[in-house]
Amino acid sequence: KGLAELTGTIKMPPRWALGYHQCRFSYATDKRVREIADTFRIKKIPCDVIWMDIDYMEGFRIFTFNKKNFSDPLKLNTYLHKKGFHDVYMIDPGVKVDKDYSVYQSGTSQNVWVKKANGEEYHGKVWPGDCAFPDFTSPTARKWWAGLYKDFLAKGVDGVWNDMNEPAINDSELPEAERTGTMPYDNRHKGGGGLPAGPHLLYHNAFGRLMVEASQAGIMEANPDKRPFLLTRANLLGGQRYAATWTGDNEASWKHLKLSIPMSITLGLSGQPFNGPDIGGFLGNTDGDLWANWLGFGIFFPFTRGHACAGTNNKEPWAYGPAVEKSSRIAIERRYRLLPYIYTLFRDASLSGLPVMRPVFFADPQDLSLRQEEEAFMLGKDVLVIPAFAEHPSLPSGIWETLSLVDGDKADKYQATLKIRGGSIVPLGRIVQNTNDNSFDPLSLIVCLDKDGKASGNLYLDAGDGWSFQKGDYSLLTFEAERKGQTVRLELTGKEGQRTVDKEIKKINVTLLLNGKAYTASGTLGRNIDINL
Ligand code: NBV
Repeated sequence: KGLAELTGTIKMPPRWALGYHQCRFSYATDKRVREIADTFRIKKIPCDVIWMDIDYMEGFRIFTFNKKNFSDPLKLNTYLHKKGFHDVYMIDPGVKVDKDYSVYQSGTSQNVWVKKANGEEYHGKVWPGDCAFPDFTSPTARKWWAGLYKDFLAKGVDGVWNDMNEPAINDSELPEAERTGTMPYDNRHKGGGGLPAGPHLLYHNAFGRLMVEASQAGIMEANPDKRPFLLTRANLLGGQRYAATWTGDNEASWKHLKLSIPMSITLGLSGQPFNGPDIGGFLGNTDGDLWANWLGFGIFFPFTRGHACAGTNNKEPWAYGPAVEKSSRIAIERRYRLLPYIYTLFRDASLSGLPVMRPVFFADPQDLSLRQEEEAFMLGKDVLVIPAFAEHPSLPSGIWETLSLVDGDKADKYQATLKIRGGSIVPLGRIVQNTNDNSFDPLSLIVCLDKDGKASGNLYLDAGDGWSFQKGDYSLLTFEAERKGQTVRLELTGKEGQRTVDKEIKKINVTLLLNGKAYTASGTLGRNIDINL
């Protein structure tokens, strides 16, 4: 929390960004994108977002669309929107050196490019060949960059993916000893607006962070009434204000599957709660067992996206045969059931900076045996996630009841075990295929009493996008439960915000978990609900 006070917090993301994302380098034609989207809907595997990697561009020129394979992006994006999807498109920092290319022309006329030590324009090789790089330290360059987004987003683009922004440059032509994988350290950055001029060595680690500041500004200028969604590979402390981060090119291996947990926990502890890895592993082929194990817990990462490198096997949930497809559906459905809880955690993160995914020791800071645990993790303070592969995780003591979210999840060997903390009430939605659907009808409340027979929990809801919540259009509900004799009474004890939710939440199903048994009752919002033991 102290770190967040100093470096800031995330903006509340749009609800769709908390659903499942499907990506690949690349879904290379609009036809293939439609096929992927259709398959999710036909197979009834929930999904909110389809991603477009570099091949949608014309010759890898950023802010353009391939004339042959993505000839009508607005039509494609409208198609996706109609099916309940959102779309995210990649934008890299390198701008192709091409006198006939408008982005290169306007950048040149505004003198935005990073310079070599001798003052000439620096060129480095990336996908399109020779590229010039915006000098994001300069306010003029950032303003110019922000301005590029308007026309691009007008094609129905919902979210943006800034990659290669370390910046990563292909310097394999240099003798091995001279390669750094980035631009020369003595390249010149202009600075301005409070930042001093300086060499690349000074600004290297800030490049991605300054880029996403400019990107976010552009996205918000273009769509002021929407919440921005931006994903970045490079960022810096404080950069959580501008973009979510993913952990870059991992490999399809058990080693990287396991590493993804401490990496994400650590990003959360570093002030970046909205993060996650490439589920399934990016580099190399993935087999069904690795995929299903990874998805079985990866679906509970704050950012949850399957991705795959070019030249590797198909890595969609149905790519590994019927058994793994079934397990994948269960895993993704579990995420969608938990979304009301996860959305509430994001609201907390946007206010306090507390991570969404937390180390297990947050459950009991006194218990030093939890300090090194990096297989199991917490989602907020009330849900414990124990991946199927975890052999001897150190778990917090006290009351923890096992939580089933979807039929068949407990018996499925790939699903993480979920436990709910004694003393908590966790809100769940119904399974929806995407977050455009109202998942609060019915709302389920899972109650787990502490040793004194009490429990409490919150549910935050708002419009799911836009900024009306800042003017009071939200509802923060507090539920409390207490055992008296053989009855546990659930009460709505608090309501903050002006949003009326009676239409969204018509019915409430309560499940009390006690000593491994489940007791149920139902009712409506605002009325006490009694559960008889
Ligand atoms: O744009 C292609 C890839 C992307 O799929 C990946 O997620 C990034 O981390 N990108 C790196 C470029 C290099 C891939 C070898």
